[in-house]
Formats: sequence, C-alpha cells, structure tokens
Amino acid sequence: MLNVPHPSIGSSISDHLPPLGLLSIAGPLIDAGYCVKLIDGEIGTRCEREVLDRTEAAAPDIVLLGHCGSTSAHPVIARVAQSLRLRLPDVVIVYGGVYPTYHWREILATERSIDIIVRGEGEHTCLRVINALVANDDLASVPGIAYRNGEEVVSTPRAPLIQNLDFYRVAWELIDHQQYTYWGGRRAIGIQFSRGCPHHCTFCGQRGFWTRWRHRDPAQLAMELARLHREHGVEVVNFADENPIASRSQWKAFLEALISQNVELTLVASARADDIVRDADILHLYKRAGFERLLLGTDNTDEETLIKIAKGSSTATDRQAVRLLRRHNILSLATFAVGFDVETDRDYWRALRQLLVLDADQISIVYATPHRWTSFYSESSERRVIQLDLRWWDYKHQVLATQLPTWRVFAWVKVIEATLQLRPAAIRRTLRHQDLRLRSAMRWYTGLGRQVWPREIRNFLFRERRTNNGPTVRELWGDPQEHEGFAMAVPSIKTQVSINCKSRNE
Ligand code: B12
Ligand code: SF4
Repeated sequence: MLNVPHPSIGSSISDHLPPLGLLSIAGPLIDAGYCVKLIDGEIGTRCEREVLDRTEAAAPDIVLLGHCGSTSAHPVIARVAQSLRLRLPDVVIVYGGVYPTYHWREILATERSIDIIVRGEGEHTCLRVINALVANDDLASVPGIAYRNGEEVVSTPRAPLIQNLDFYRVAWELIDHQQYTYWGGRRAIGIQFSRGCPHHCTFCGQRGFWTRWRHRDPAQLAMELARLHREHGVEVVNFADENPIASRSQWKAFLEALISQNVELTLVASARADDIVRDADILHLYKRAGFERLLLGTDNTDEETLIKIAKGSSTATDRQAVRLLRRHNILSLATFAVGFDVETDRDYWRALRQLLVLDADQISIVYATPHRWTSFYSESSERRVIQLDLRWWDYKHQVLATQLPTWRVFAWVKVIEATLQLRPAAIRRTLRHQDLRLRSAMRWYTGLGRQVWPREIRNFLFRERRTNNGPTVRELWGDPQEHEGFAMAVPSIKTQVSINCKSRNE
C-alpha cells in the first residue's frame, strides 16, 4: 500500500495522521492471509523517488494506491503509477478513494498504468478484487469496480455498502504509532464512529460517497480507543466522520462508554451546529470524554445562501452552538466557504462582521469546489474555471471565477482570517485561556497559521497558475454526475448477512 506525499501546504508543515483509508482496507486483507506492507510517503522526507525506491525494493505483486486528499492527490498518484509501471512492469495497480470512485471513466481511459479502480468503500470490494486476481477469476464477478478489458473500460454494478461497521478492523499493526501526531506533536490517530450523513447540503461530496449514515457499536469503539491509548500511547483521536453525532442516543452511549474506560484522551471531531444545540444538556459528557474542539461546518453567514445550499441550519443556531461549547470549555472551529455565489465586496464585508459576531475560537476559510457528483456542480456548470491544475482543487484554492478578480477574493480571505485570528478575544484565549489544554491548542493552531500564511501568499503570487479565460465547469468535466452520487447500493439485510459470512470464510 502506498500513501503518496500530498502537495498541500498542511502536508508539508504539520503533524500527520495515519492513512486511515488504506489501513481500513488492509485489515480484511491481512485477516484473509495476505502479506501487506504500508509505505507512507507522507512521513519523513516526503520524496517521491524514495517512495518509488522503497516500493520497488518490496517487490510487490499488487500495489494499492489511494489518498485522503483525493482529487488534489490525483496528479501525484497518476505520476507515481506511471513510474511504478516502468519499474515494475508486471505489478497490478489498484486505485481507490473518493475521486476515482466518480472519475473512473476518465482515469482508466487516460492513465494506462492504473489497472483497477475500486468504487466506494474499499474493505469488502478490495478483498474480492485481490481474491479474484489470485484465483485468476473474471473481474466481472466483483461488484463495485471498474477496469480495463483490452481497450475497453468496463464497470461492474455498485457494491453493497457495509452495514456492520464493526465487521472489519483497521490494521493498526502496520504503523509505528510514534510517527503519527496531531494537535501539536501528540501521538494521534483518526478513527470513524460513523460513515455518511443524513443531510443534503448541495456542495457536499461526502454524503453520497458513504450513501447512508451508519455507526459502529459505541462500546466496541470505546474499548478500541482505550486499548490504543493503553497499548500504544495514543493521546489524540481525530474523528474522521462527516457527522458522528447524527444520532443523539448512539453518541451519548459512546461518550458514556468512553468515560467509563477512564482513559485520558483528547478528542476532536466535526459536527453540525444544530446537533450541538440539540445536545445542550449532555455537552458535559463531551467534555468528560475528552473533547477539546468541535469543527462546525457553518459554511456561510448569509441566510439566503444557507437556504440555497440546503444547509438546514441558521446563523442564530451557529452562534448558539459556539456559546454552548464555550460554556463547556470546548473550542469551536468554524469553517466558512467563499465562492458559492456571485459575491461582491459588500458580501465579504458583511461576512466578516457576521463572523466577528459568531465569535468562534478558530476559523478556517475554504473555497466552494464543484465536484461532479454533487448538485452544486449542476448549479455552477456554466461558471468559468480559473484553476486547471487538480493539485489545487483542495478547497484551499479558488477554482471558480467570481465577479471579483481573484486577487481581491484572496485579499478578502486573508483580511477576514487576520481580523478574526488577531482580534483581542482570540489573542486573549491564545495567551491566557484558563484551561491549559485549550490554551496550548489555541497556540498550536495560531502557530500553524503563522507557518501556512506566508506560504499561501507566496504560492498565490508566484507558484499557482490561473487562467483568465478558462472553460466552464461543464466544458472541463462534462455533464453532471449527480445520478451516480450514491457510490454504493443499499442491500437488503439478507444479502448483507451472506456478504459478511462469505468474507469471514474467505
Ligand atoms: C480526517 C480527514 C483529514 C485529516 C487526516 C488525513 C489522513 N492522513 O488520514 C487531515 C485534516 C490531515 C486532512 C487533510 C486533507 N484533506 Co481530508 N479529510 C478527512 C476526512 C474527514 C476523513 C478521512 C478518512 O480517514 N476517512 C475514513 C476512511 C476509512 O475513508 P477513505 O479514506 O475514504 O477510505 C475508504 C474508501 O475511500 C476506500 N479507499 C480509500 N483509499 C483506497 C485505496 C484503495 C487501493 C482502495 C481499494 C480503496 C480505497 O476504502 C476506504 C475504506 O472504505 C475526509 C472526509 C471523510 N469523511 O472521509 C476528508 C477528505 C478526504 N479530505 C479532503 C481534503 C480535500 C483534504 C486536504 C487536501 C485539505 C487541504 N487542503 O489541506 C488535505 C490533504 C492532505 C493530507 N495529507 O491528507 C477531502 C477530499 C475531497 C475530494 N473529493 O477530493 C475530503 C473528502 C473532505 C471533503 N470536504 O470532502 N483530512
Ligand atoms: S452536514 Fe456536512 S457532511 Fe452532512 S451533507 Fe452537509 S456538508 Fe455534508
């Protein structure tokens, strides 16, 4: 398994979390008797050549490629696959993750080094692919994949989603926990309590990928986290869920189970503001379980835009959530997306004022990015694309033209970030927060900002090439793909039981 070095600024300056996607597909493969090795190019020198050398030296039969940065990691993955093909002509290259799940047609047509693409969740499908390759079976019998058959690109029907998320395990044994840190150098992992989200925000490229909200057994997850803490010294847990707290009863059961394990962990996760407000009476359990920060996807401060993107939330709820978290000594990180609509200077000025009123502890500004499998893609299909290099399709770079020139949008983003991070309340919390753990979390985040800022400005001015008269979104990537938004099929309970039994026997 090969995790390539990602080009984002964050990847090169900050701590690294283990590549959970690859470790998740490794668990079932190891349990089925395969010999699996992980080469993580995000750790250490982050040099592509070195990663290739190590892969070549391992002399694998099959190379599995995938990266959490997905769309923005694709150019690196394509380049690495080409080099691997030259070095290891007979190796089978399998690629998975969000971007290839939807763009498999173009990838297989243009990247001849990539043999097979796994669409959707990888645990069960990847195992079936490898079993088929080993047994020399016809790949057509494996649901949820696309591959090249001679000159033809072939796909099989969508694979059923995994209903029991406790059925497969994450192959933690493939990593040295000392190498993975977060939250300012503390030993860390990413883990999922749930997959999917029951909401319908138009721009979201994740809810369709996971197809339906499901969760792990609360007690089992709590036990796994306690074991990772006791046996491997894990201190920080970053929930890799879109929406772990969608079900109040299951989340409460998890918090109580973790509290009863009596382990000192720092927890961070994403949540919806309305769910935080819903949980006002149990937020003390969040704190006791170890929560230090919740990322609130506020996304916009304009009520009309919030309705347009079907956020199902309001600015008043966002404010209430921030206050409730503060009352319980939990930091809030608000994400704010620019570029949904035709924005003017006045819109940015209003956004700045409303974000000041929101008063979240930390802020992260992202750019609206039209993924082909979302309804935001259809809505923006006639807008011009200014960024043709996929490496910058990572939400941290403007890819769609707006009414304002790019430099002015960039300037506004920087002014908003600076104003919010340098306002007296933020400085006070960074320097003198009463809770020492939160104070150091604020310092870590501010320190990251100090490193990222100059690089972002330098990249904007000197490295990133933008086009003034680019194609429209539709001209670039073709017709919308919303109808293929659900990456997996929902099976009947009977089918799922037989899937699980079969893979246990495998
Ligand atoms: C936690 C997280 C992070 C963490 C941790 C990253 C890490 N090292 O694991 C941090 C904060 C560092 C991060 C950074 C970034 N992230 Co991120 N991140 C996530 C998040 C919330 C969870 C990822 C995860 O672990 N999922 C759980 C695992 C099990 O799922 P998975 O990786 O998709 O893998 C499954 C399948 O995809 C498939 N699969 C995956 N790979 C492979 C490979 C093979 C061979 C096969 C067969 C199958 C397969 O099987 C797996 C098991 O079912 C996701 C959203 C989400 N919920 O998935 C975004 C997400 C993956 N991130 C995203 C982005 C853009 C980024 C950044 C580029 C942002 C930036 N500008 O810096 C960077 C990339 C830098 C980097 N080094 O990773 C986007 C990608 C969107 C897209 N369509 O391209 C996502 C989807 C969020 C979103 N808003 O839509 N991220
Ligand atoms: S709440 Fe978050 S995860 Fe759910 S659909 Fe909206 S953006 Fe996606």
